[in-house]
Amino acid sequence: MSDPTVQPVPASVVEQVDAADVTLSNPHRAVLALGSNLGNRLETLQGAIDALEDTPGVRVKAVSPVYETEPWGVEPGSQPSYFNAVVIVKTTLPPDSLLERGQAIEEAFDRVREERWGPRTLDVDIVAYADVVSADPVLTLPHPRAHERAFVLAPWHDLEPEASLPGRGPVAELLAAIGLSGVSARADLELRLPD
Ligand code: PH2
Ligand code: MG
Ligand code: MG
Repeated sequence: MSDPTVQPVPASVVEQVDAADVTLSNPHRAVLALGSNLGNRLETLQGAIDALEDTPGVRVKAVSPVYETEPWGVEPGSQPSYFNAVVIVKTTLPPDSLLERGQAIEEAFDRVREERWGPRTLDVDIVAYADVVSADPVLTLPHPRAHERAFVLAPWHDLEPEASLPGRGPVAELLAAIGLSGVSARADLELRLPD
């Protein structure tokens, strides 16, 4: 389904590197966004982090604070609030394998795909993979909506205040542009780095 609100990545930067072309002998850094708005949200996010760490070729390097966030893209009040977090991983998996692994973890947490932006037990999105910029519709990199989502930018900014979203600019500036409306840090909750 096309989304008229999505701004295409400028043509000058798309397909500099095709996601599928990245073959790795040394680890690359990836930024993953986790979200849950069904079931035990905190337990599910922690389970996803642990499952990522259990993946051959993936090490979880940093875990953000937990944010409670209003569902984005749907009628207000029509869905439970989300818990969102961002994790930084180092991985030897290429982007498409990391995506597959994220989807397998979603399924392990009973993710059911019905409507777009429907409520879900777990969403694992690749926000950015190294500095890859790719318009591949199966895995668009960076994530095509990350730059306009405070529930991604706020926890990422907590982890890496100096980070930039490839092709979009500094996370701090992107976050300042959209503000923190609809997202609040849950300082009473914590996700752990796997042992
Ligand atoms: N994910 C969506 C759609 N809307 N809203 C919030 N607050 N958090 C999410 O993770 C989220 C969303 C589709 O992946
Ligand atoms: Mg998502
Ligand atoms: Mg997703």
